[in-house]
Amino acid sequence: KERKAINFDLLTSKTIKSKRIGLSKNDIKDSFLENLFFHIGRVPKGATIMDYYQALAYTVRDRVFKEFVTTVKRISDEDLRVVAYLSAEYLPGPHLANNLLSLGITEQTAAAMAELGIDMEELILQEEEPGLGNGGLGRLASCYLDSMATIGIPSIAYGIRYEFGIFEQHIKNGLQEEYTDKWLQYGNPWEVVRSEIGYNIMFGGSTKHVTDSNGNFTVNWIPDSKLRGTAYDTPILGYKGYGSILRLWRAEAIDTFDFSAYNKGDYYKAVQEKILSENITKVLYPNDEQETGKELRLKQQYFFVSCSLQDLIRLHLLQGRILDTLHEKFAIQLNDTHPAIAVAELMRLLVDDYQIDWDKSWNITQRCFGYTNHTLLPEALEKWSIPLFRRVLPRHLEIIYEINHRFVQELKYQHGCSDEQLSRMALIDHSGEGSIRMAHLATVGSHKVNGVSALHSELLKKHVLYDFAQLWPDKFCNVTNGISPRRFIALSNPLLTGLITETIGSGWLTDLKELSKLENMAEDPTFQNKWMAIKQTNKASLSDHIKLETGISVDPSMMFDVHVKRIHEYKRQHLNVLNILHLYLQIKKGNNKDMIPMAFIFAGKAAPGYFMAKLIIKLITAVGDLINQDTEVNDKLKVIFLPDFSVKKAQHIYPAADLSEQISMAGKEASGTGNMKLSLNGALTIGTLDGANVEMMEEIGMDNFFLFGLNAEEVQHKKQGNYKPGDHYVHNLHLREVMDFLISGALSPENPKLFQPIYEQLLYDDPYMIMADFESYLISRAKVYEEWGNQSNWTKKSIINVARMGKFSSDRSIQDYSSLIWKIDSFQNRP
Ligand code: F58
Repeated sequence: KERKAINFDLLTSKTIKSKRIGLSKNDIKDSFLENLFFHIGRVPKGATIMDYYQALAYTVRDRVFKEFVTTVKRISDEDLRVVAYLSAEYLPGPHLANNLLSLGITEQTAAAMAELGIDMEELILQEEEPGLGNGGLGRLASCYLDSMATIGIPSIAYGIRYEFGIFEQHIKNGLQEEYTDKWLQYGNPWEVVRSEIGYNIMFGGSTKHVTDSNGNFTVNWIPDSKLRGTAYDTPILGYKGYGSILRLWRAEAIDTFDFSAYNKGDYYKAVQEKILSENITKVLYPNDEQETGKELRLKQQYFFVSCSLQDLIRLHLLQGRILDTLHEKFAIQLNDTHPAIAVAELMRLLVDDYQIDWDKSWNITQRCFGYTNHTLLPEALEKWSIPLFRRVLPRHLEIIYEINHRFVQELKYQHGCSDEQLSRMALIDHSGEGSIRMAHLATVGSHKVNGVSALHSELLKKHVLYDFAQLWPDKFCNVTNGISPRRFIALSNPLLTGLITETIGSGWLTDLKELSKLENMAEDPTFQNKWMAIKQTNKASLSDHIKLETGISVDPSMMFDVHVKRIHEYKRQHLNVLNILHLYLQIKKGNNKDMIPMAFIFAGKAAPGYFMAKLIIKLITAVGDLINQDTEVNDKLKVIFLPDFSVKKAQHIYPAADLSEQISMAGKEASGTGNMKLSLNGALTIGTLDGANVEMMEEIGMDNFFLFGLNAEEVQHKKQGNYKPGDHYVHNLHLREVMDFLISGALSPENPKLFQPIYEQLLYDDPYMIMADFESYLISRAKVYEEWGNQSNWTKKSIINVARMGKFSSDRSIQDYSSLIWKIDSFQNRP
C-alpha cells in the first residue's frame, strides 16, 4: 500500500522545535526533565547520577538526530554520491562532550544542569567509551568520521558492535592483567537499534554449480549455518556541521530458539544456536600488529562486510537505481585489509545473487573500492589459510581463485611477467597449506591504494607492493593521516583553545592552517606567559590524576616526558627506559648537578599474548618502583605507568606533555597520530625519521624538533650488512652500564633473571636497532635539556609547534581522500 510521505518541514515546526531540538538553556532543561521522567522513568529523588547522565544523553541525541536526518534528506533529495567507510575498528571516545561541542551548546547545557543543582562535568565522567578498536587505526577511523561530518562529505561508516571491546588493563605487581570491558553494562543511550535493518549471513557448507535448460550457469551456495546481522546506529555530528552515521552490526541467531530440540527435551541444544551466533560479535581481538588467523576473526570480518554491502545495495535500489551504477553512487573505502573480503563478497552478490556477468561485476567492484594500507610489518599482513577459508567461505574461495586466475593470465599475456613475478604477485601463496594474501586481493580489487604518510606510501611501493606499483603506478597514492582538532584540542584542552581563539578567532577549528597566525605571537612575552601558565595548569591537573590512579606524587614543575601508545617492540618504549636507567645511574654517581627534574609518563596496552611487550610494561613499572621510592633520586626523576590507556585518558594526558616521545625504529611506524596530538597540544617532539614524523619535522622545522637515530634507508642497509648490536655494548660505556644494570637483579630482587630476555635480545639480535640508536638518542636528549633551560625559548618553540600543525588536521586528510580517491564534493563546495 502506497504510504503518504510525512511533510519533512514538520520536523522544524515550532512545537517540535522547542520541545525536542531547541538549543536554549530552558529548552535543554525542559527536555532533560522530560527524558528523566518519561524516558528513564525516574523522579528526581530516586534518580542516580547514571540516570541523570542518560537523561542528558537522550536530550543531546535528539538534537544530533535532527542534524542527521536533515543531512540524509539532502543526500537523498540531491541524489549525492556517498562514502561507505568499512572498518573493523572504531574508537570514538565519549560522545556527550563532543556532541555538546559540535552543537555549540556546552555553556547553556552546563547552565541548565546547574539550575537543577547538577554538575555537568560529573555527568560527562559517567560515560563509558566504546573501546571498539586497538589503537591508531580505530581512532583514525573515528577522526575521519568526525571530519566527514564536519566538512559535509556524505558518508556512512560500517563496523562491528563488539559486546566486549578492548580489555580493561589493570596493573598488579607491575604486570598487566586483562579484564573484560563492559561498555554496555548500563546500556548505550547513543545508539538506536534498527531491528528491521538486518541481513542473513551464511557460513560453511558447499557450492553447487548448475546449468539450467536455457544454458544459464549459476552457482548455489548451500551453507551449513546462517545468522542475522542487525544494525545499531549511532548518529555522528560534525563540528557545527552535518550528520553522519556509524552503523555497527550485531550477530544474532535467525531463530532464537530451536523448538524441535526443546520439544525433544534438549534445552541446551535449543539455545545453542543462539549462543554460537552471538559469539561472532562478542569480542574484539586485542592484537595491534599481529594477525592470528583465527576462524572467528575471519567470520567477524565476513559478517560485517556482507551486512554492509547488502545494506549499500538495499540503499542503492531504494533510490530506484540499478546495480550497474553502484560505483557511481558509492565510494567504498577499506580501512586496511580487515574488510578486504568485501572484494569477493561484492562479486558474489553481483554475479550470484543479481546475475550480472563477471566482467561487468568486476568493473563495478574495482571502481567501488579504495584500499588504505596501515602497516609494513610482515607479521601484520593478513593471510588466510586455504583450508580454513574453504571451511568458512567456500564460495568466496572459488571467486578468489577466479579473480586470481584472470589476474595471472593478464600478467602473463598482457604484461609478459615472469613466473617469479607471477608467484610474488598472485593472490594465492602456494607455500605450505596455501594461503590467501589479503593485501593483494585488496590491491587488485581496488582502483586506488594509499599509504598513510609520505614515507610509508613510498616504502609500500618500494617493498610490500613493489610489483603492483610497477604495474599500475597510477593506482598508488598517499594520504597522510590527520587528527580531529575538535577532539584533540577543543575538547581536551579548553584552556589552550580559549587562548588561541581569543588571539586568532575561532576559524582554526575548521581550518587548522589558520593556526599559523599564532606564529606572530611566538616571541611575545605576555603571550608566552599565558601559554606557560596553561601548560602548568594542565600538568597540575594530570598530576592530581596520577596521584589518584597510582598514589604517586609528581611535581608539576618537572618536565613531563610522555610516551603513550600501544606497547610494542618497534615503538621502542624500552629505549626510553634505557635512558631513564642511565639518568638514574648518573644521579647515583653524583653526576646530577644540573640535571633537569623529569617525570616520565607511560601508558598503553600490550596484546595479551605478546610476551616481550608485557615484559616491557613490567620493566617500566620496576624502574618506577626503584626510582619513585628512592629519596636520593625522586626529586629529580619520576616514572609513571598510567593504566588502561583510552581516548578519555589520552585527552587528559596530551595537554600536559612537554616532550613527546616518537622513537620507533625508522621504517616501522606507518604514520603515527599520537605524534600529531601531542604536538598540537604544544609538546616538542623527540623522534626518529619514521612515519609522519618526517612530515611533521618538515613543517615544524629542524630547530623545533629533536631528531635522532638511523633513517629507514640506514636501517635497511645495516640489516643487510652484518649488524652486531654487541659492538655498541662494547664501545659505549653508558650503554654498557645500563645493560649490566638491567640484569644485575636490582630491578627485580625476587627474580634476578626477569629481564634477561630483553637483555639477550638487545645484545644478540636487536631487531629494532635500539643499541644502534642509543647514543644518538642521548645526544638528542642533551639538546632537550639545554633548550628546557631557557623557558622562554622553549615556549616559543612550543607555540611554533602548534602554529605549524595545520597540515595534520583530519579535515585535510578527508579533503585528500575526497579529491584523490573518492571524487566526492563536500556540501561546503556545493551550491
Ligand atoms: C596503525 N595501525 C599504525 N593497526 O601502526 C600507525 O602507524 C598508524 O598511524 C595508524 O594505524 C593509523 O593509520 C594499527 O593501529 C591495528 O591496530 C590493527 C588492528 C587489527 C589487527 C592488525 C593491526
